[in-house]
Amino acid sequence: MRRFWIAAAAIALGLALVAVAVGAAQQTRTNRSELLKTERHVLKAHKQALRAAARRKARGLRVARAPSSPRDARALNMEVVAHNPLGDRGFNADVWAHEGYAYIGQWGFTDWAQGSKQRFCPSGERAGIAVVEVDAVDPANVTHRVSTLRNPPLTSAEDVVVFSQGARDIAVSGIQVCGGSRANTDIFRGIMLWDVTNPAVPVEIGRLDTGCCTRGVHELEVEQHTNGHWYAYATVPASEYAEEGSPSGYRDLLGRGDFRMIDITNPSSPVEVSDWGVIHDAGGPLGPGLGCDPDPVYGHGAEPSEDGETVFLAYWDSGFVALDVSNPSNPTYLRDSDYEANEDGDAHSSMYDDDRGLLFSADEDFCKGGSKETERGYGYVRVWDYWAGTKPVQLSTFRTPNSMAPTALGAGDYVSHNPWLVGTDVYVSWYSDGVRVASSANPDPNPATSEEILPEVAYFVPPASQNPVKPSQRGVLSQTPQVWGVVVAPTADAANGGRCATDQAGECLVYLSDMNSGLWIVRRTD
Ligand SMILES: [Ca+2]
Ligand SMILES: [Ca+2]
Ligand SMILES: [Ca+2]
Ligand SMILES: [Ca+2]
Repeated sequence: MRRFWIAAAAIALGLALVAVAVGAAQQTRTNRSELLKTERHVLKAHKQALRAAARRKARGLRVARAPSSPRDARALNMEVVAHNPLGDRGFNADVWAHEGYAYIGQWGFTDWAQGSKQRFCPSGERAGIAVVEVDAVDPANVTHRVSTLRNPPLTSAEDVVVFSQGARDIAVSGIQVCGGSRANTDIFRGIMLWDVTNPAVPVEIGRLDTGCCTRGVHELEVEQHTNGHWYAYATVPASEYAEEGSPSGYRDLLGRGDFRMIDITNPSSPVEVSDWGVIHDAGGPLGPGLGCDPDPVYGHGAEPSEDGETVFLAYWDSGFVALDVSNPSNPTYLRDSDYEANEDGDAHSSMYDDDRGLLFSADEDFCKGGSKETERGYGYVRVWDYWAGTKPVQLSTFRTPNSMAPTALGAGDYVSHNPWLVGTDVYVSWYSDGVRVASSANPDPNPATSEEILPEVAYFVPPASQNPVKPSQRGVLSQTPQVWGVVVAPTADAANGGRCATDQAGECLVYLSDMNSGLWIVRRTD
């Protein structure tokens, strides 16, 4: 465990850090040194599509669009309640729902291969977290945008959580550098908090700067700990990437790990109380680098247990790492999952079933091809018994047919992204495969019926849609569904204590965010 450095040390380092940051800013910035994994992936796919179009044009052929998914939505046991394109702003990221309002974040980056172009970083009126009111009685006719949570210029706000603290509603978002270099200390990165008790009039109330020279907070969840305090369980990916010229030797100038535990009990004054990383705290990676993207030091997401005392870190090829945070200022390693040698890994996110001690995990493996050494297909969902034996035991998996990368597969990313558990149903945002729902009512391994361990019980795939952002070179996403996030929330205010604890058809709505086409609200029909 690396404690947050004491104030005196931080102040002493201050001047040196500014000098280092300036020095780093003068270095050649590249997409490899600046961008996060998904950003590099979409940019590469975008350039391949542009090159293919240019080749066809040069040969006098019609510039064909990428083979696209069906234009109509497809669904099993789900129906559309409402769609809000959010003013065709594009670059939509994660979604949250709280007491009749949906909150939709936004992502973006700078393209350093094109002379540091900021064209993929939303700005001005298009930027920010969209707040949409959803009428509980007639959501189809009454979804309208009521406000925007504004993040600072040149930043993005991908992930957002809203929670009730007494009579107050608080929104928290992870802020990342978007329109410039991560070495530019003029650009804020960290977390921001707003009072959204009246969602139409959000008021910024607090910020925490996570410092140079990472991009900032990528993902977060919020939980009230048994000690009574509220914490953001946040991740700052690539903090422990080696970096020349940094006083710590790592991208984070203070040498902290990717996991950050932030006390937000007083939302006006958030405090980082501890951090944890595989290099500094586990003595090194918790597994080998695997597959197309071999990286065991990338801490991507953090999922707390309901009591806040345990956190599950999605740590790419190191697997899913459980930490004991019963003492929040001193996280201690409990155990971690391992991938098989022929798997790609890429642990991205998870959701914990407290009642059964099961972890539902998603791998964000964009590499569809296989090899002699590595299995074929995109990333998928796994269910782990976390406390059996000395190592978590993988009980079963859930894959969509497209994620197995059949040869006739069209354009798109058929990769699992974020899981959301409702009772025994696991909802998963799955990029071009929309939202998939699998039942884990019987997760026990049984080779004789392995196909039925996690049967798919519902899905919704929004229609393929073009990136609406102009000029057209911003069409960085292919014309396919691109579902980033999914949450399930009660239709009525505060019903079920604000959670959908079981699968109550008709009482819960499913909110999903499509990067291109905006917010979709659907409901189960079974
Ligand atoms: Ca989220
Ligand atoms: Ca990997
Ligand atoms: Ca491991
Ligand atoms: Ca793969």
